[in-house]
Amino acid sequence: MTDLILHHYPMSPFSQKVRSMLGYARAPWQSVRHRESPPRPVLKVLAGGYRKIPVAQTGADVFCDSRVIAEEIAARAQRPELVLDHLDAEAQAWAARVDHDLFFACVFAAGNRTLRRKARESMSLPGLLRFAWDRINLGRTATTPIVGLREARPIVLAHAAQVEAQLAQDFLFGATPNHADFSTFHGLWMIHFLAESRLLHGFPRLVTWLERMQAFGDGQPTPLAAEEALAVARRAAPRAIAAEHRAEARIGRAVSIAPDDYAQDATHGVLAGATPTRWILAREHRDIGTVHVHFPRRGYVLQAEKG
Ligand SMILES: N[C@@H](CCC(=O)N[C@@H](CS)C(=O)NCC(=O)O)C(=O)O
Repeated sequence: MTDLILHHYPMSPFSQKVRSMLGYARAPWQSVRHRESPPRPVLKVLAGGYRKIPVAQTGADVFCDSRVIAEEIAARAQRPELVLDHLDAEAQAWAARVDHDLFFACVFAAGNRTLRRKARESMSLPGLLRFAWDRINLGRTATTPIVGLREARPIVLAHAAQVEAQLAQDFLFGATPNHADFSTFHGLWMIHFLAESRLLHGFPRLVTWLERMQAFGDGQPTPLAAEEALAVARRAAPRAIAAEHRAEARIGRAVSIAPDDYAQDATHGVLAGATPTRWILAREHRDIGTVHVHFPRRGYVLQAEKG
């Protein structure tokens, strides 16, 4: 089996969620590094309009969103606990809440001098300005409420107290980690490890858990040039889709799929598959031929194209 290719950038918390899963699964992977904000020309070719990070790829199959990527890692490494839909209702609701409602609070609470220094070191000045402008626009067009700077710290402290109370065992829902641990990890990783903030120091069980999660590492990445990822897609054909996943009424129709919360840029194509948890879109691009782009159903809007 070929390695999973992960398209990401180092300071991205959702990318860290996936890197930590790869570490936990001890999976080899190929690492394509992208800019902190668009334009990301190679991702545009592979995923169409979808502009969030991370994106993963095997051959001519492209996986958008950490939940779908987690399913791919779980299948390769036989780690079913990484699949969100395999968790019980309480753990699923927890993971959805931290990924969706607490992400921006963590990002804003992480903002300190150390984080700004690291951002300056990883981006050029024009890159930094482009990044700031991009994120302002992203906040303006979001359909979910984005917390303000002042609200972020109290929200994160209340969340930390909840995590502390939940940690009766080594991991949030038992003696071994599951998807919910990785969802909870990435936002707090930004505060504790990336910004090196003391904000969480008053929560000893939480800090020990953060160190336990960090000890999984990031797996075994091998750098890959972005152009090479396109060549991989060009040389491959998308995976076959099982007949039972080609039964949806809109299969074969032109549709668009977009996130429903922020950075709602749509990917256009033809609906090629529909599983209980994903949409699979077929796209053509002159540089790579046909690719299948996979999205979760939850949190994404599918619309028939007009005309
Ligand atoms: N639901 C997505 C969220 C991904 C997400 O919000 N990623 C952030 C980076 S951590 C992002 O794309 N920000 C805008 C950007 O980098 O262009 C997932 O689970 O992968």
